[in-house]
Amino acid sequence: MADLEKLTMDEAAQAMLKKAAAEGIETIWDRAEKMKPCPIGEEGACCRLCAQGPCRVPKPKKAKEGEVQKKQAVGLCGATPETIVARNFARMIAAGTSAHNDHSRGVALLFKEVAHGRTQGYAIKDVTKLRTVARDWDVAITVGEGDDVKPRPKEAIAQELADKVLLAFGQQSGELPYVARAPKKRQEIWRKEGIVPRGCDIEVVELMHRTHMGVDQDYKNLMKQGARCALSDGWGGSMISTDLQDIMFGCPVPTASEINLGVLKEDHVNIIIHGHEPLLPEMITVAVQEPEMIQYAQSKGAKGIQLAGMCCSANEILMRHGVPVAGNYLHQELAIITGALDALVVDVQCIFQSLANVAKCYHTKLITTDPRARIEGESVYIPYDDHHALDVARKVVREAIDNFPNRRAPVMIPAESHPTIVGFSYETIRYLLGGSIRGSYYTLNDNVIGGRIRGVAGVVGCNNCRTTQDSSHMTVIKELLKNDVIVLSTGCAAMAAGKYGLLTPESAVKYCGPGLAEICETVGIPPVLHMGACVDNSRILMAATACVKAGGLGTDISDLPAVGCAPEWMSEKAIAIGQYFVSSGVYVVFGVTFPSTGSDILTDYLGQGMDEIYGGRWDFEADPEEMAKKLIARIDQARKKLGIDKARERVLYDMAMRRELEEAARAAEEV
Ligand code: MSK
Repeated sequence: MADLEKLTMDEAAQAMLKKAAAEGIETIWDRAEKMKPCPIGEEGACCRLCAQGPCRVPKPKKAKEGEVQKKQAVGLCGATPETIVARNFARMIAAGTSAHNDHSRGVALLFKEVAHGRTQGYAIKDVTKLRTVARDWDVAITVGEGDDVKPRPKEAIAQELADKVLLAFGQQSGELPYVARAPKKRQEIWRKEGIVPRGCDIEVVELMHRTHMGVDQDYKNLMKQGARCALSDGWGGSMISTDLQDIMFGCPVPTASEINLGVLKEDHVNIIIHGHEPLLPEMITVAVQEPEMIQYAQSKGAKGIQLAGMCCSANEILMRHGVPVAGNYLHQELAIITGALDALVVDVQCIFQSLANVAKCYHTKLITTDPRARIEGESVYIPYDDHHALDVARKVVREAIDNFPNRRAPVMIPAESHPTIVGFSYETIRYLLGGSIRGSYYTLNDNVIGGRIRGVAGVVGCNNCRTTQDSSHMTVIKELLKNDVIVLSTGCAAMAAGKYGLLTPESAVKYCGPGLAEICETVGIPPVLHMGACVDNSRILMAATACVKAGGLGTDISDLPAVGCAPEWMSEKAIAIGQYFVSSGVYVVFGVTFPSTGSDILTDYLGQGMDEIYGGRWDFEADPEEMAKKLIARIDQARKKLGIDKARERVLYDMAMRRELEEAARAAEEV
């Protein structure tokens, strides 16, 4: 048991690991025990870019007294450690950005088909958001002139919007339209540095070219393109997919649900959706509720159908439909080990190849659905098709139902599951803080200025089997809450918060300092706001921008007492996300390990160097308590610069004072 507690703090996961051991099933933790990370690769100091290597350039050990100090090795081509580490780091940014932007392209292509009425099952659900987004793309939302002005039909707006959005992927010059959403001062920094992203694809391609053998060999120049590429994700692909998904599937609003393996039901057909594409899951959510489908499940001896999710496909249908979540990244094998999972339906990203083997040990069908992500040994491939999405969804659900009678292993579903309130989109937070009429982030700023809320922290990212599952997330989050720092969360970090009860309004009294607890109680919100999937980190960028525009907290994102961290990150997407937050002016700390430690020169540049340019910086801290301290220290530093560091009585702002602050913010915007 002691060892299990080192692997995961989640009791449901511990129970499943015991079952796995008893049944002879290998999991990621077993493989992690056998395979230690390569120390040189871990710190980014291995170059595999040509066939003359790999060249390893670790830092030489410090010579003992009397010994001659060994010289720092360089690559065969003469590449210095800082160039090698920077190229590896940049390639992580490119890969992460490509994952988000390629996802986004798929969403945009579906959006075009929906706009033309050529799909099955989809619709334009959020017309208000369609009109808001259309303005940012210079798409008219009215027709006629003078007294004859009428709202333009939503289909016409969507069709034009779809064409403009799709062009942004292949755009070769100019600026991505969402750049204009950022505070003016931020845009100027990007322009001055020459890193405004031109299109969603070009920045990835150029970064891959520049990291090819013998091209860009100046780490600072490489990191500039790294910033430009990452911005094409945060203020490009990710933002586009979040917006279009909201328009088609509905903008999230507070929704109740449950999280952890206990959401599975022994007497139901259990289906888990796993990955990052909400397109098919949207239709599966419809299919499992159809009376004929429920009757079909009953005809096979089940009481009904239990749909659940995992990773970010889960976050998408959780936020919009309250579909429960069976767990975060490290739960994927464990869900099969329950013996109760009839189908694991996967799309793209964060999916273990081992699922095929684990599924074979049970009766679970591993259903792949995306031509970009096949798995050798998959049970069945049912490709998604946006013109017949509901039919495809029905086929997937029938596969699961047909598999229900085949259960053979002893079923053991852990009891753990926790209620959660999710669905805090940028728009919902604005509404909750200011109401529908005068909706604004000002109330949040007001409480930050008054000191009830010390600051804002984004806690995002994955699980990593090299650290105790969820433990760093929980330590950092609890420490922040205790210090009156409100937490915005996405991805597997948000799921972790849900598993231990931090996504309920009631948890505020237990975990928050008095100021934050009072705010949460008054507004009726949890102290950790679940804002969605990995692509929804763009919602955090929008929230930060809204704080700047509401006034009173400076004129740029870098002025805000706001920070970010990924205590248990593991994926390249996390590096892309970190880079776009740093380039947007945020202090970002990563835990577990950091892929630049092979070069002190590059690590210093990612920290101090980027801070001097962008007012945001990278940092690495493996100890979660220390990480929380660093985050709070940066928040306090920002408060000091803003002159709001002294504890003071809350000032009740009247309309005139509020108007004055808003005008000051607007004036700063216009400069
Ligand atoms: S799913 S990228 S493990 S957050 Fe988005 Fe979780 Fe990280 Fe995948």
